Amino acid sequence: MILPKFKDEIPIPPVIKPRRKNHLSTYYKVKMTQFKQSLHSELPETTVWGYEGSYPGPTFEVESGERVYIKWSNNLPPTHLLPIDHTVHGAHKDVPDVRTVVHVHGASVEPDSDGYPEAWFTNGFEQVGPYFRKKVYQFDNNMRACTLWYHDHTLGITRLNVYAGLAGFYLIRDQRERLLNLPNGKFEIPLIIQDKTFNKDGSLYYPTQPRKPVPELETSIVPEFIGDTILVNGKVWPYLNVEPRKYRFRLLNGSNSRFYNIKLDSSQLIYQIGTDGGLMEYPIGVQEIMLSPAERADVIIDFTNLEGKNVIMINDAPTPFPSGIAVDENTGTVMQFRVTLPLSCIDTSVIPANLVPLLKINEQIASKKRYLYFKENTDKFGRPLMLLNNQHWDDPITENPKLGATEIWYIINASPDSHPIHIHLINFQIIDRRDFDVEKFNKEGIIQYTGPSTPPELQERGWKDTVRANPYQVTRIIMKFGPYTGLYVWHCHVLEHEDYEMMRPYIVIK
Ligand SMILES: [Cu+2]
Repeated sequence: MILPKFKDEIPIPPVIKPRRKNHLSTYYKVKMTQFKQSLHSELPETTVWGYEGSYPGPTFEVESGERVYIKWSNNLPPTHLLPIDHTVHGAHKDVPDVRTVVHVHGASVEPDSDGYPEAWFTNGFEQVGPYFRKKVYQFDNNMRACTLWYHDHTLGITRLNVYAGLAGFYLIRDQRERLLNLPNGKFEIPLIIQDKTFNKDGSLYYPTQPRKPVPELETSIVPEFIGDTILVNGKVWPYLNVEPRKYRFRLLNGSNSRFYNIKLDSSQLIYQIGTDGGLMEYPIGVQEIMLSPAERADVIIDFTNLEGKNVIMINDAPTPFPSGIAVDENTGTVMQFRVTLPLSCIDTSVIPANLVPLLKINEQIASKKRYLYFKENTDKFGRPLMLLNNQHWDDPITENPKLGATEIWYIINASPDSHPIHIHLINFQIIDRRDFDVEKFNKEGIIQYTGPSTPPELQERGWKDTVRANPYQVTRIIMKFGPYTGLYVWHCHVLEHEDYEMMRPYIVIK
């Protein structure tokens, strides 16, 4: 079913109001519920899950250094909206179907508030997972201004909970950012891009079987979810009326599996000002921005002198990336900007020549190098199984950085697809990527480089928490572990991979 494009105006998620706020801390309460929402005017209402009755969830706006407490509570019905594969780790029949736990992606946070996948809880906290520690999470937000997002992270069903609607923005602001005079207020808009497929009755479609079905199973996990419809902020192919001036957009790929290579059909430049972890050293003008699942780009688009024009945001990334199915006229279209509003006041905002200083982490101070590889395996049903370092979720912990230690991780991708690798707690910098002899690696376990080291792309030169590990390349990242100790996770952010064992616990030790 193909819905007409640019029929509905884009909704902007509301900013969540705290229950209490004083000079010491701010307290929020967030309920997860099931409700109906119109995702397109020609589609019957869709039953979704959301935070505070909203899909996407309301946006948090917090100040750097502000202590925030959040009580996440599950008020969802006992039956899941989407098909659960009970053969997947942590989603067996011995646990309730509807479980949730919330992770603020990119946050520097104590382990008990990070949303560990086995710290899940059910409606009213009636049942909790083995790692559940507290009902009220604490965030110290000791981070520079940045674009984070919160979403579900429950072991074995993250893909279903996020697809059902459990995701929203979490913005950290600071004084330095305010002094830059970037477009703000109604000229600063978060955009979460997701793909979905709908049934005729408006309900969400999620496959029960991969293309090559598993006859033994009623429901089997799929290798990737590929939707035929693109939504931004929970609306199908929406439009946004804009004034002829500069706007700041926080782009987020909130899709399960789909990568986006974002362009404007006007061929005008997009000015990128920030990466996952905050502002860049200086803005870059680019024709395209690649976003794998969970990656963010903070950008400015200038509609000055475009009165009366329409600008379409397009996508040309194949899925799975980079050698999968090409986009069509539907999946190649994201949203439309209509420069129809009169200029309400003179645009005094700027694209500054310099943003914030970026200290490069010195490779020489790294005390440890870790070699972490992945390649395609198959499980007993013949399904693709992507493991990190050939280890399952339940295998003993192997990544145990010391508090304060700087490490270089060599992410060795011997598979034909790109995988967005996300590490909780810390921000890292990308050092380089390099081709290697895959056959030799598979046979002998030795890395032999076959090409030169290539630096990160311009758009990746800043603080990152998610990195594209490209096929047949070694991607090197560098980071310092802290300021907390304890249990965290690192994983692929293709949610179908994460749910099926492409995730590992790691521990920061004293
Ligand atoms: Cu993956």
